Amino acid sequence: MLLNTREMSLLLLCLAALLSGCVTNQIETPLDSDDDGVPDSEDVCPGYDDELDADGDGVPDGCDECEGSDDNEDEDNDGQPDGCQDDEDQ
Ligand SMILES: [Ca+2]
Ligand SMILES: [Ca+2]
Ligand SMILES: [Ca+2]
Ligand SMILES: [Ca+2]
Repeated sequence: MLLNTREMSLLLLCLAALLSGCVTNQIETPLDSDDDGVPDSEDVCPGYDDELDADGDGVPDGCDECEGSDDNEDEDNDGQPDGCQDDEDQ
């Protein structure tokens, strides 16, 4: 591979930019708007503490649709957890 000086310096410049970008990203702490320790990009329940889950269904209390039962169980797939199924709604 033969590169002239100009090409070589361009290549080095790109490499430097790439490396500094990586370093900056590593140092930068991810944004955590609700300060629950979970970065915004992975926050299950923005605005509430993801760690609090009283019924243990994996849905944080702040976003729990059906407190006291598993929000992920939805037999008829209508978006209402079985534990809080409102049959009149069907
Ligand atoms: Ca968060
Ligand atoms: Ca949260
Ligand atoms: Ca829950
Ligand atoms: Ca629940």
